Amino acid sequence: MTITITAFEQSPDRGQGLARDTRVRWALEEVGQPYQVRLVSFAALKEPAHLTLNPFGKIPTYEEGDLALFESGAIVLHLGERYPGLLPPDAYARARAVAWMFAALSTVEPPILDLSTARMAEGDKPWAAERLPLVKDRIRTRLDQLVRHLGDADWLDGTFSAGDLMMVHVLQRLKPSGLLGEYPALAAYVARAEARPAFQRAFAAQLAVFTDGVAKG
Ligand SMILES: N[C@@H](CCC(=O)N[C@@H](CS)C(=O)NCC(=O)O)C(=O)O
Repeated sequence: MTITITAFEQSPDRGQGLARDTRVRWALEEVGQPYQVRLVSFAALKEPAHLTLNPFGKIPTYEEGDLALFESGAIVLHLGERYPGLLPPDAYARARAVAWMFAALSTVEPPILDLSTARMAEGDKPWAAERLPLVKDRIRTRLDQLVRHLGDADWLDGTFSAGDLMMVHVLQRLKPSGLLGEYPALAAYVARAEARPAFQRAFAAQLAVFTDGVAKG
C-alpha cells in the first residue's frame, strides 16, 4: 500500500529538519516503509483539498489506502502500531513508550514552541525582553526534569522507541537558543538519536527538497 505524506514546498527553516514532516519521515525510516511526499505551498495548506486531510491546514498529513491522518503524534503512533521497530512488543513497555510520546508533545514541546513565538511573533513588543527569561526558565524546568529522568541511560525507557523519536525531534528546536547546550546529557541524547541511520536518511530526504528541489521519500 502506497504511503503518501505532505511536507512544506518552502520551509521557514530551509531544511534544518524542524518541520514536523521530519518526525514522520524518521518514523517511516525506522520501520523501513517506503513513502511518497507531496509538497504543499502555504496557500494550498488552507485550500479545501488540504483541509479535508487536516482541518487545521497544516503539514504533515498521511495517506495510506483509505486512511487519512493528521497530527504527527497520531501518525507516528499509527506507524508504531502497524509495523515493528518503534514500539516495544511488551504491553507495559509499549504503554510507557506511548506515555513518552505524549510527554514530548504535551509537556515538553509547548514551552519550547512558546520560545519560538516569543522570538518570532512577539520580538518587537515592548514587553518582549522582559518576558523572554520567563519563557526560557519554563523550558529549563522541563529540561531539568527530563535530564534527571534520563540519568546515564541511552534512551528514556530501555530501548529506543517512538517516545525517544518524538522527544528528540522536540528538543532539536532548542539548538539555536543554546539551551540544549546547557544540558550536556540531553545534547548527547539528541546526538545519539541523530546518529541513527533512519534519522540520517529522513534528514537527508527533507533537506533535498530545499537543496535539490526534489520531493524525496
Ligand atoms: N500538532 C501538529 C502541528 C502541525 C504544525 O504546526 N505544522 C506546521 C509545520 S511544522 C505547519 O503546517 N505550519 C503552517 C501553518 O500553520 O500554516 C502536528 O504535530 O502535526
